[in-house]
Amino acid sequence: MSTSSSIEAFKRYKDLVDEHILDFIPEISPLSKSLYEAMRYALLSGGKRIRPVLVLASCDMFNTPLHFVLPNACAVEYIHTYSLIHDDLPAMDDDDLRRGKPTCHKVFGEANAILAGDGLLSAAFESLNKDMLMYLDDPDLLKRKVRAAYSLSKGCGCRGMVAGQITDIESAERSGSEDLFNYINYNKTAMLIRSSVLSGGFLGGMDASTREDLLIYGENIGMAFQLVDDIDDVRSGQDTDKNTYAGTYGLDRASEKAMKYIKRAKDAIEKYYDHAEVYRYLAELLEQKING
Ligand code: GRG
Repeated sequence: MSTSSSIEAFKRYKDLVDEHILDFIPEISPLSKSLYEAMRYALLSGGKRIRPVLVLASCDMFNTPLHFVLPNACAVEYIHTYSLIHDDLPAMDDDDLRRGKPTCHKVFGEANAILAGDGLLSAAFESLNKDMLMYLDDPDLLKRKVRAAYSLSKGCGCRGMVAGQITDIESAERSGSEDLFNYINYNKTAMLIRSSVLSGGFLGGMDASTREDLLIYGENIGMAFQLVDDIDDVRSGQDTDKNTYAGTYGLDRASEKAMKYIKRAKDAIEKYYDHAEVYRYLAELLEQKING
């Protein structure tokens, strides 16, 4: 069960992300200030900050200094935020609201929303590269940073989130097979979550066996995360036109499948106990959501 200390650990990291989320955005000329405004709007519109918190969990797991991890945590949130802005566009999901507020393109127009997404995606990697420059004289720390940045670029790109998104869009009209849903959910959602967990591990200098455990945790919690999101949609009657696992195979089967992923995720981190509070909290939160 989630303890008050695990809830507090999560909240402490979330608050830090909220406080520092704009710090790593490159300075934007006043002549392009509408770009900054649209990026800022999306970044400050109430996300749960799950992915950056998973990066910051490195501080508990490996005693990594916060200032070392924070730029990587914020970069993941920049990428997540860009993906939501683009996902909401008329050419994609065509949503008017996100987190109960008007979507970026509803407030700033379609062109500016596209550019805000582009700005956030490039800001993520500009800020990570700038941050790496600080470690040129320390090969061990630089290696950690390079591995974390590579993991993030792999998770968000054309063999990760973007690949999952295109397959999701293209399969919207067809009923999906189990394999197709697994592919979409893994790439669209789990890859970025996996990258967040692994980034934290790389920054903390994890060994090979811990890497295997964190990989299992990240992938399984990521798969469960998408299934739970779809279960929520079915239960609340939202997005009923979407082709999802829960919509196709029903709530019972989707819940059972999600529970299996959560168990695998929890088993993978069990031995880290007190150092894995944030990871455990997220797994338990998903369990609670499934159990209503
Ligand atoms: C546009 C390249 C591109 C990709 C879009 C993220 C995504 C891929 C689509 C959004 C639609 C969706 C339901 C994705 C699944 C992942 C998911 C559940 C996103 C929402 O994540 P939360 O709940 O969001 O962490 P908050 O609002 O808390 O930031």
